Amino acid sequence: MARTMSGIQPTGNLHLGNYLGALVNFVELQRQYESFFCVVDLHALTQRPDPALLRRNVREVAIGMLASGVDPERATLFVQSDVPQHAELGWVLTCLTPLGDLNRMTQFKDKSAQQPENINAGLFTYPILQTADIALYRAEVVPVGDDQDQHLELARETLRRFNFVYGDTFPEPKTVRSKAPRVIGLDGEAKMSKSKGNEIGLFETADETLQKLRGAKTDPARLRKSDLGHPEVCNIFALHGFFTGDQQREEIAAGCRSAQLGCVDCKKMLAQNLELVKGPIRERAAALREAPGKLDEILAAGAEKARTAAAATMELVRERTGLRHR
Ligand code: AQP
Repeated sequence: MARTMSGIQPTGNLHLGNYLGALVNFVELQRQYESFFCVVDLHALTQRPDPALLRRNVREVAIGMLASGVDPERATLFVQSDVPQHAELGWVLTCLTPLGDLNRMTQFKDKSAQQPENINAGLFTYPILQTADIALYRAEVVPVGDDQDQHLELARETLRRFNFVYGDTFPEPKTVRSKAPRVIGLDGEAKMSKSKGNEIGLFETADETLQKLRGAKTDPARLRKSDLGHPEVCNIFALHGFFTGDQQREEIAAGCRSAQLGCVDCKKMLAQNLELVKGPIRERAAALREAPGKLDEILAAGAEKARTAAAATMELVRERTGLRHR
């Protein structure tokens, strides 16, 4: 069976971008592929998180994945640092990656601007560790949002280089997009992101969500309810696209265009529809938090399976690169 692999950083609370851009696809793909889904805590270290907060976030992201439908009976769910081969393969691939390739990465530039006091080497080599994450499981399919396109292209180039230098070893991983490869944040400008404060959290209550939606940007040309609206440029209407049925969406669009329906009511409808999806996720997450031993068991079993798969790949890599000297 072909394999899929993807990871989420434990850098904060999961949000609708993570859910629609990645998690929805994890749940879909786990039925068709041997699946490895990972909380990438080594990646999160590039942001120098408080250790207690990192521990909390690792568990919360794992809980979020499970509550969203990742099934530990079908998929291997694990924490990256429980599998030391990620760092090991990362080093091998670091030695194959030209500096010039890394210099082109826009995420490095963005992150450097976000944390000018901590532009560490890990931020720069981040996409190489990401390549190792994928290659370690010899994954053919990687479900991610479109912010990862450049990194995935680099991963393909790096693995092609490995295959050219050391012989055919790794498949070229294909990107799989969901229907929402880029969810825009409530500021209506940047992608929804854990670190930009523009997100709707997956675990937020209905009230918290409505509160956030109240301040969210809509059609910039619609300043008063009496102004005719343009749903096609409104980020709130774009979100309706993922949570609202066709008929209600058509009514909303017509009401907005004719100024019969105001932004406040449109946002209330979105909050209600969001709650239909988020409510059950929140309940499953609460149940998982109450059973920490169960989460420990799932992550320990996942780590064991991931280590077995990773060890087999590293055997091959050691053999091919000459790191096996006996
Ligand atoms: N806004 C988004 N739209 C669609 N997909 C998204 N993803 C993230 N934001 C959106 C996808 O979610 C997966 C996990 O992301 P990540 O946590 O590994 O990294 P990130 O992209 O850096 O996430 P954030 O929320 O933006 O975190 P910070 O603020 O810490 O950098 C990936 O598949 C990503 O594409």
